[in-house]
Amino acid sequence: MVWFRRVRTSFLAILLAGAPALGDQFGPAPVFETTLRGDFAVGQNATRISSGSQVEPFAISLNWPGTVVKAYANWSYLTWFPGDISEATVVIAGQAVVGAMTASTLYDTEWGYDHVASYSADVTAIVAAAGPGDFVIESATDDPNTLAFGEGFTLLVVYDDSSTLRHVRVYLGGINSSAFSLGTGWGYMQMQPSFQGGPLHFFVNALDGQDTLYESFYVNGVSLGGVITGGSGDNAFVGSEGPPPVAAGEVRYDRAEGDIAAHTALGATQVIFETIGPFNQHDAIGHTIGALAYASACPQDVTGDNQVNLDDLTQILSHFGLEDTGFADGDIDGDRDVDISDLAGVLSDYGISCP
Ligand SMILES: [Ca+2]
Ligand SMILES: [Ca+2]
Ligand SMILES: [Ca+2]
Ligand SMILES: [Ca+2]
Repeated sequence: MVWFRRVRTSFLAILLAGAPALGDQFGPAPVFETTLRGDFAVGQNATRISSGSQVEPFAISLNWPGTVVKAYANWSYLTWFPGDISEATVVIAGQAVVGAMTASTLYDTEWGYDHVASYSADVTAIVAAAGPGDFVIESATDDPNTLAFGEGFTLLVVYDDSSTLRHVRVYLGGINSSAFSLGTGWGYMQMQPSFQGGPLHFFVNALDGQDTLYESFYVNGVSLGGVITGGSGDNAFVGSEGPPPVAAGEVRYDRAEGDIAAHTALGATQVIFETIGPFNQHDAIGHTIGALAYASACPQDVTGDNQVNLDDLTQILSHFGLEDTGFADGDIDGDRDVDISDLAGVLSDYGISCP
């Protein structure tokens, strides 16, 4: 469906519990974590007008199966005025949203500004009400008040579709690669419980990609450009997302997204990533939102403390009889109610410790 422009007069003031400290940091702790029978999905578009080709309003296509559990918006600017209310305010599906500044790096991606400022908002209510489809975005491109350059806009949804039981984690922050400045080091995504095999759904956005400049993207020390990015090994981010470029070398938006299980050790407690470019003809790239989803190895541990014990029993008993619910409430067998079959599941594994 197309969600038509419908600006409301009241702003949604957004506070992000657990948002990372501002600065040159990505993760490592998730801003949101859950265990559910589902996964996450991402929609994106570029926001650069100058040296890009975006126009407003623009649409982001975001689709998912099942029920919305959580949704975030994240958008970024190259700016001299990080935190400016004009940059922090955007319009999503007709509703004005004020984001919290979730990153302000000490360098930009080499366009003459001194910060990448990134803003995030919990948009669960907006996304759930609108349903899957196109979300119209306004007031998110190059900022007329601060003269900041827009970089990109991400919508991320965590959904429950009664499928595989997974740990889903969402991370915010800001890191840059640059051959001309100190850069900001690696990005980290903490995993607790640890990775115990199965597909590992990885996502991170990428700001400021151009097809005419070069860089490699490393995950856990392995170059995965062209494997989980839209570019190639030595040009991982080519501006794959956004309107078609009018001229060669225009800045657009990118992502790295795919299964990184083959590049992650069993028992790993974090994923590490960074973009690194050659000094000559390098492309400076930023990352401001990411997510992981991986199978739960302890399907009777409702509370996530890696033990099947009294806390899980208590959780089930306190929700006993609940209908149309999920794993976190105690629906272990995935039939969307909490009843005797879930209780039997916990009792069968009672007392075990998980990996
Ligand atoms: Ca660039
Ligand atoms: Ca590039
Ligand atoms: Ca437990
Ligand atoms: Ca059940």
